[in-house]
Amino acid sequence: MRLEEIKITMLGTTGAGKTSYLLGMYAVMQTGVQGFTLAAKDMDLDLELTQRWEKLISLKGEDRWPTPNAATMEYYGFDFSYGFHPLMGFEWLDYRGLALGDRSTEQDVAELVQYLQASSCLFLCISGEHLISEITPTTVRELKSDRMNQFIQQYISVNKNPHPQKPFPVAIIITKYDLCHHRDKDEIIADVKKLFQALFTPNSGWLVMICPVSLGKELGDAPEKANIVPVNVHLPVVFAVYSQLRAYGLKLKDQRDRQTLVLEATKQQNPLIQFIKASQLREQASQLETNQTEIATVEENMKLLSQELQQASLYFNGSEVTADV
Ligand SMILES: Nc1nc2c(ncn2[C@@H]2O[C@H](COP(=O)(O)OP(=O)(O)OP(=O)(O)O)[C@@H](O)[C@H]2O)c(=O)[nH]1
Ligand SMILES: [Mg+2]
Repeated sequence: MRLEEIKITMLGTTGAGKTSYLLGMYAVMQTGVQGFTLAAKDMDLDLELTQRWEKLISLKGEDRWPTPNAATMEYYGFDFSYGFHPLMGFEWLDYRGLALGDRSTEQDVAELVQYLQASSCLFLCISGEHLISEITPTTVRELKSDRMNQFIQQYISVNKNPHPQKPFPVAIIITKYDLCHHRDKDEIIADVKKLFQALFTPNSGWLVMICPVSLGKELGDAPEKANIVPVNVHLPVVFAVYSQLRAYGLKLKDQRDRQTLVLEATKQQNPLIQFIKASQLREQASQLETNQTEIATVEENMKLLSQELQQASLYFNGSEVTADV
């Protein structure tokens, strides 16, 4: 089984921690979770990401961090595998945070909108440094959440609307969670829901994950000497793959139901017609069997991934749900 290659857009203001997050995610997913691993499609990219990560963990203080992105759009190609069998490829866009601001050019915006429309998953990064206390209108300005909402609106207006049968996955990643972990988690979630209200409306078809991540619990208290120990960084990718599997599984089940109906209808016909259609019948039965096997594989993979997702908060059509198969 190999799922269709997808595009993921990652948005967040400058300094939100997007690139740092990407490096941490790659380091963790190279080793893997539950047998699932990630590898850069390109060996040079693998080397580059690994070197940047080495720098982040071996240095202390300001020098360890990546420099703010210079190019507006940076792309990374990855393969997500299970037991080294590629399951799904994706292209990841790290969109320069500065380009979300007032200084964005028309071309920056047009390119982003185009990429967004081709994307199957969205990662919205908001930094915990702006969630230290209850949100105010200033928070919205700092996080550029309204700008992100505008882009989601753009996606909706041109692309087909997500709906309950065809949900669109969005991961809201609270980066630098070490800076706000003193706050009650439910309060933070309530604030996040206020910032992105449209994603939590009933019957809207959004499948949303709210996920706190950090590159180290100690970073908040002692940034100069803290060790880098990533927390939760694998979850957004697991969520992206889980939601593609979920959609693919639904498609297969729909096909299975139609195949079953056709097969049943053929079996209802009189014996002579059945005799004439014998080879067709066999063909239909074998298709159904192949389909069943594939559904079982999808479900097995989903089960493993959903175990990981129990640690995050998931919402579908505005209500909290648990990741299931
Ligand atoms: N406390 C804490 N700080 C972090 C963490 N991750 C990143 N930072 C800080 O956030 C700064 C910005 O991180 P980047 O990854 O460069 O931010 P970015 O979103 O890629 O910014 P642009 O490239 O300008 O869009 C870093 O220089 C670190 O100081 C984290 O997990 N915890
Ligand atoms: Mg960056």
